[in-house]
Amino acid sequence: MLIKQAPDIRSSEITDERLYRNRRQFIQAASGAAMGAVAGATVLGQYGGALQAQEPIPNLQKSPFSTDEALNSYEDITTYNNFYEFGMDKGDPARYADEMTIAPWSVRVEGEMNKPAADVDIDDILRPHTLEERIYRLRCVEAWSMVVPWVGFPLGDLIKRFEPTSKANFVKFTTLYRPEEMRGQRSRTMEWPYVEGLRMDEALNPLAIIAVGVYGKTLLNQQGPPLRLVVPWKYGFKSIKSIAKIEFVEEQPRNSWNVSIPNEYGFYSNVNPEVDHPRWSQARHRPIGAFFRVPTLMFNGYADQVASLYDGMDLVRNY
Ligand SMILES: Nc1nc2c(c(=O)[nH]1)N[C@H]1C(S)=C(S)[C@@H](COP(=O)(O)O)O[C@H]1N2
Ligand SMILES: [Mo]
Repeated sequence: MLIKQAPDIRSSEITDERLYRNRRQFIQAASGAAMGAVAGATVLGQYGGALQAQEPIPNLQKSPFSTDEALNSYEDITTYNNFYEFGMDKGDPARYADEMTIAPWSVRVEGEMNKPAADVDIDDILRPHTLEERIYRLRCVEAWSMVVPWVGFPLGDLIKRFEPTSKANFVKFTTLYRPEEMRGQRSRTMEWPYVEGLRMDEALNPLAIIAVGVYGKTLLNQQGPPLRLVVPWKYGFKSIKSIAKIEFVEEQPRNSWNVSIPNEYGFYSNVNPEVDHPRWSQARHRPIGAFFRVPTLMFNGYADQVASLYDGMDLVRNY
């Protein structure tokens, strides 16, 4: 996978002290093994299974959109996952996701756009974009959260390249469908493939990113490589993994969790402490690794940047 490098700046110059120390620790933890190839092995060795090679992503830009909250460890981020294509247990993705092959990879892009529909190779998807580090808190609808140093680029920059037309009111994303490699897809726990969607103005908001890495390395398979969405003001299930198709559509698309359990999971799924899930409160949540629960913030703390997208909408009905 082609990873475009930002201009050559030493990472200590563009990364704050705390983060830099954190990265040093991570690199030290991974050293001994061939750097870059098997950085996750120390963490994942306990699960067995061959790891896909990971590439280091050098000279990342630091994003002004990042939170300065303490990061979750690499171990938390890569061993406590939701990726139902590999099973329902939080440890299943780390156990079984290496059964998915991610190279070659192309993304089908089609729908209401001026550019012709095409299967775009992952390298051509990435080539024009400069990758940066974006630290976001991922807030799962199950009332836990993690702070993750993503590596990615704005989703809007990718969308604009295909010149969506005025009929493109929504963007629909579809995950890879390959039951031979994704054992969870062999049972009907959900409707496969996993689908998600955003309204066009949400998708173009600069907070929404395509992530290709974490902690300065390309994603491990359990994290949804080679590219996944991260939408930090929405519950985690909107951040669809291992995207195989992007469509520009006129009507609001179906989205998997809403199709499975419509009274519990809506299309918008904005983080909202005032709208409870039918089976639990969303007012507080447990940061993974912390002992106490903490208050959940409206739009996960991004109200200033995104609240205006929902002006005049009833957020209880549009949950
Ligand atoms: N294709 C796909 N994408 C998915 C999921 C999934 O099951 N399948 N789970 C979602 C949920 S519920 C969450 S909380 C996040 C978890 O991302 P993480 O494992 O990187 O923390 O991925 C989301 N993306
Ligand atoms: Mo989630």
